[in-house]
Amino acid sequence: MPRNASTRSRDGSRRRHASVLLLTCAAIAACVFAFASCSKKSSSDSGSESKPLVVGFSQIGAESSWRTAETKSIRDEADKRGIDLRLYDAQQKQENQIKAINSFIAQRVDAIILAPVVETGWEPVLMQAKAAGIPVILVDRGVKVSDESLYATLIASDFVAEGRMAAQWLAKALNGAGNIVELQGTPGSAPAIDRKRGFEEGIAPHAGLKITRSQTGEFTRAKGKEVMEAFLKAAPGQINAVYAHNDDMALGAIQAIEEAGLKPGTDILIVSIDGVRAAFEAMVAGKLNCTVECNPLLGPAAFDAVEKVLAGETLPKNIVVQDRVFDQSTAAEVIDSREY
Ligand code: GYE
Repeated sequence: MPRNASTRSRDGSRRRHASVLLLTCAAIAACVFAFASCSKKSSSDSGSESKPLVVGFSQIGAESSWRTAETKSIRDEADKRGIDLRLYDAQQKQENQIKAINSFIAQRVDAIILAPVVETGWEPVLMQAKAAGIPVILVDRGVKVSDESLYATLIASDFVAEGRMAAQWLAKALNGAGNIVELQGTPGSAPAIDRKRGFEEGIAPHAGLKITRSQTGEFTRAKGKEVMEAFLKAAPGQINAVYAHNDDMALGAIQAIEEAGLKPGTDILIVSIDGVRAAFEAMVAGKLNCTVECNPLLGPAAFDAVEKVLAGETLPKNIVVQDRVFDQSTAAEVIDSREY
């Protein structure tokens, strides 16, 4: 049956609709593709292909299970965001961290994350990073610099407050009287300086509370044990409590107390800071009395800061991580929910 004018025009308009529909779909697909490529933040767009962000991380070392948890958090978050992370372990030495930062500058990384082992001595290298236009994000420990524009932000806990919280718990447990020995963290580091100050402020109202001995245990379990052994030898029967700037040193002190034939957590009370899993196990076992949490899972916040700074945002100078106090009365209840 020959096809008349109206059927031909209907076919013609059907073909036109089909091509309009096709063109529209193609246009939508192109928009979606364009949007996908520009929204991938964690990549630096260099014209045709998007390169992953390159971030240098100058880590202090692996002195404690807290530090290991922090390193893992930053590694995992970089992987999750497809960021090329150049991690450098400085083995506790500032000169190694400075070398690492200079190498990151030479590699023209997009940003630098720094966990500064000590507070001072950073101005020259931070000025070089600034001159190279590379933003620096500080994690967990602060620096003392005359020009705060040398770093974009500091993501950390309030160490003075942590020291005060430990003091308040111990003052109550000792009814305001007793001899305390102190295991300090790395000399010159922000947590050691501030946790000491906060604790001293916290016990000041209690005339009966005295710090009778104080020495660095370098934030390690082994050194914590060694120093506690020396304290026990030097002052047998005269120690009522231990204040340790981190859980690892406290766990070393527990070993020393047990080897001296005493009951940690009973004969000598022990308060520390970090909130690592081993500390909760020691509290459940009655050997540690209290730990003030200091959250090491700083990966997400650190890379949020990196991406915001690279997007031109100005960040608050301090991003303070909230901490809580845990003791034997709550340890068993929360131990399974602990992430580090
Ligand atoms: O408390 C300790 C680590 O800088 C807050 O360093 C960190 C401290 C932490 O060695 O376990």
